[in-house]
Amino acid sequence: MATTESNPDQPDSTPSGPDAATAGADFVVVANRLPVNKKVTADGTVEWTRAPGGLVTALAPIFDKTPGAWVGWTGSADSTDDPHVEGIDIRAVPLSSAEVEDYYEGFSNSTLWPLYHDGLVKPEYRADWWDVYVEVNRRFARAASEAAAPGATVWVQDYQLQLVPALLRELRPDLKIGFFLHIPFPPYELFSQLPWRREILTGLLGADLIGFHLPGGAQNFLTLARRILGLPVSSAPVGVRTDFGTVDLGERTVRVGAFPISIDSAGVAAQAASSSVQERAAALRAELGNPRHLLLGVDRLDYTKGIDVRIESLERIFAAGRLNPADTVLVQLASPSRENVESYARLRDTVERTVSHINGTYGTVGSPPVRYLLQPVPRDELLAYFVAADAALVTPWRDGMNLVTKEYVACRPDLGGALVLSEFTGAAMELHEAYLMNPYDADSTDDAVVAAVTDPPEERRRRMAILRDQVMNNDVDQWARSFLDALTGE
Ligand code: GDG
Repeated sequence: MATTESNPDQPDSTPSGPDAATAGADFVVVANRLPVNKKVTADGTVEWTRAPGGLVTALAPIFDKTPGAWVGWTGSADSTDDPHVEGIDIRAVPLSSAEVEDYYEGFSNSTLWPLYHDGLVKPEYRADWWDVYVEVNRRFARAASEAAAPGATVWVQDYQLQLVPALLRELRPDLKIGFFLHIPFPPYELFSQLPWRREILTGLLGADLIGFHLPGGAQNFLTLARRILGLPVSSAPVGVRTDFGTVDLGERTVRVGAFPISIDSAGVAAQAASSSVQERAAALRAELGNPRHLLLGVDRLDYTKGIDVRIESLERIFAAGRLNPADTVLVQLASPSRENVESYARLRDTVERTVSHINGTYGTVGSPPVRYLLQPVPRDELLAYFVAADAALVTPWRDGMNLVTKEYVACRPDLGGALVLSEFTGAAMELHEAYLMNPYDADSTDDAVVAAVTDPPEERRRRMAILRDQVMNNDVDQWARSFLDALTGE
């Protein structure tokens, strides 16, 4: 999309991308980020590829059938990039660096993210951030309205874009609009802190269908619509992919449901089974000194993920002599995230201090018990860690779903691993046979970690077999289809 840097709020309505000749797409995804990767070759040519994983994999079959468009930001501030990829009409929404600070790092990640995650960090409420959030949401809505064919289905994603449904409906009442929230949706007592609570609820109610991971999030939304906006809502419980709640707006009814997201289970399992990944897994164990117990954590470096919970637990376990530091290794892969947000910089300091404390206390010069990488690792390498680990430690203070959990399970057809899982993840609502723990309860956490690696093999295998049934039979394709079928009434 062509826009001028001096006036980025006035998008040129000239259509671009592979479907430019058509009158718009029948299916439009609106997300903060575009599903593209940029590569600059040695001769300076720019090449764009579809970013692997996540939503784009889930939606690929739909894009293959219907001409589809994707509205989003490239991830670079002040960029005039206009990416093109095979099979999707990419509509880039430009953001200036000041907007990235206020809309993305500010309102999205310093107000909404902590508020929606139990207030783990104190949310900051700033009217200047809110104003830019409104402005940027308006720009996304306008880009979506330009990309959509008459009567198209538009699927808006996540907390950065909660005003888009209503703004888009104003521009294009002919569209079917869905919204899905990827993070938890808080209860009345927490959400009510938000000075713009009415505006956010009204923004979401522009959709025909609002989806959450869990029935509890849907129920929280219904309570808020009733108590804050005074709207009539249905009182029957919401079920997973069935039994939707409703909000009655008079002129139309909004449905509210629970759609737990998943992964491309068969795809992940097949990639993990490849000989290169299997060989790399064996090599990794050898590089780590063939420890008796190999524990693994994989997360964006985020204070919601409970990286501190698992390291502090391991320290208590060593202190109590329940596991031997000489034959136990925890690999913590942390990918850098939101580094310009202060609470993330503070978290990094805390994690690094904790890692060096445990290594200083329980390690030897040649073998520290915690190996910490602050860098994203390639997908194949990540899967090799999943194949190699005796237990995955997924210990968030709060998490909407947690896909790492499901990826780990998909990688273990050998039934050889064990899953330690916080009760405060969405995944815990489905994966009851994990070693469940309460991150606020030190004993519960330590007991789960120790049991996961010391329980008899048959007990570990029994649990993993049940986890695998759940993950392999509920994949991301089913998630996307169930949401879109409910939205379009099929
Ligand atoms: C949000 C919600 C919800 C991580 N490190 C590396 C890497 N990853 C991949 C994982 C996984 C993804 O990133 C992380 O997904 P999560 O679901 O665990 O967490 P969030 O990023 O917080 O996602 C969450 C999700 O949205 C979907 O709705 O489940 O609750 O917070 O796929 O494997 N991938 C590679 N290298 C890494 O170093 N290649």
